Amino acid sequence: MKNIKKILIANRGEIALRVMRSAKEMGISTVAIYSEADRNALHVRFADEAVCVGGPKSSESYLRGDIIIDVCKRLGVDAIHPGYGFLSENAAFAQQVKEAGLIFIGPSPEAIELMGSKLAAKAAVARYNIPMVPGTEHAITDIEEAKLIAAQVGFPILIKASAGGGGKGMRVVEDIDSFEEQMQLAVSEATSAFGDGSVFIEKYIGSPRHIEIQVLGDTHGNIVHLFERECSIQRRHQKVIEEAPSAVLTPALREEMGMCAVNVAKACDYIGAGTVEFLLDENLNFYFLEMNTRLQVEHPVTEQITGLDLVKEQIKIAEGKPLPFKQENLEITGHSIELRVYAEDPANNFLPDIGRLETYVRPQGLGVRVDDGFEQGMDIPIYYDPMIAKLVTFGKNRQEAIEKMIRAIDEYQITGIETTLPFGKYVLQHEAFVSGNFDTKFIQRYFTPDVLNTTATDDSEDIAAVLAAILLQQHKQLPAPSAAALSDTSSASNWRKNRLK
Ligand code: MV4
Repeated sequence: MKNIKKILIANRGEIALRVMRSAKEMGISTVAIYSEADRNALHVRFADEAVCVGGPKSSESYLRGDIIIDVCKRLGVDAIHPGYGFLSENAAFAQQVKEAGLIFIGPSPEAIELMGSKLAAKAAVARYNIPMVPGTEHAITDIEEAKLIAAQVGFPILIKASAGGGGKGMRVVEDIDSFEEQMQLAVSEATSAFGDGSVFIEKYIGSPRHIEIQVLGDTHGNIVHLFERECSIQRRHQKVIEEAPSAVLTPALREEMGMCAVNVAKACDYIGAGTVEFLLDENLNFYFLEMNTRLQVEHPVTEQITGLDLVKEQIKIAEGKPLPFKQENLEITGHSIELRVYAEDPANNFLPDIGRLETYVRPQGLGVRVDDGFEQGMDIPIYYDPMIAKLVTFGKNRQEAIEKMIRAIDEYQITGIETTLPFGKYVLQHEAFVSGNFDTKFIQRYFTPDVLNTTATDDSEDIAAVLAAILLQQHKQLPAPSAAALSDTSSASNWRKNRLK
């Protein structure tokens, strides 16, 4: 047990601010670090103290664990909160923090390391009877043996890198003839990307949902889950919209997946806030994928439906306090949705669109939360993640959360850069999203930039854009645009409005 009086936040942007807010409410003083590109950033102004740790590149600043630990020693810091990204899942850093006599607000270096290896993670959870996708349990060394297993599992199969995760280092193989070639490519990719060429095979689940379960573990062996987040709306493994609870989980399935998540956490003696990822197939079978050993970007939707402050829980756990609730004390209230607002142009293949926030006015009102790190007039630096804000709504049910999100998107005023706001509105109004009948292929199925054609200047051109989208989709034999997209001529005109405002 140690009371934390001063925290250094080894991060930037919205998550640095979000962590500092909770620390302040707990009477804990805050130290920001920043790079030369972030001198004027909000997280620097918000902190009680701030130290420049190096150049604009992450490798010169936010990733400099040695400098960060020195700053802690110099300023009498008790604990480091790593946020997400940067050093948050770096086991060596967590170890160095510990060796310096500081508290790492997160799991043990051992748990980070174990879960960093997909194969080691699978082996560790195997004794808990956790459902896993059929495939190999070990790294493939013998290509003939691998072919046999692939044939048993049935094509298509997926080759995954053990050191990968979040979609990195994955390859779909359609048939046995291309197996050997794909396998060799996967191994060489994994070797150059991760310095570890270990790969394994899984049956390919064609159109899964991505459901993840939030867990919390304390230093006394108590572990609870905080229900699920549905994260299927992604593009190129980058989540865009998340919600809690999922529209498709029954109470029984929620309890079963929750218990599995708790067991995964037990398998690595997990301490702190973590997330267990599952795939859910169309028959509602679920499979353990991996565990993320950090606070995730989308944690606010869990906070909204549980009423808990996850950062405060992390800090209390790091102080050695027991969890103040048991599983049976936890329940879901209402529904929450998060839209990630990226500085990207959805009409132009989501290319990063950096520049100055000429206008930046946040939406407000009951059930609307904005976690961001920018103000009007600021430049979006090119060096970091292009996410500028997380727009989170909370309603008594899913429909109300959707209505609030659409209203909040309309109220948000951003000019100077293109953002994913109009894209978010398209998804929120889409019949497949509204009905809850969607999976990880949503964007692939329903989104083409043509549907978003915003260069039109009058309604006839809007209609032409929608028609062009229909023709294109028919041509590709994809499902037609939703009734909502058609009846609402505005899908295009509203985006234009959102742009020009
Ligand atoms: C899969 C899969 C299908 N079958 N594994 C992507 C992220 C990484 N955590 C695992 N991923 C997947 N693993 C099997 N056996 C499909 C994906 C996948 C995916 C998963 C979650 C969310 C979005 C996704 C998009 C494409 C592929």
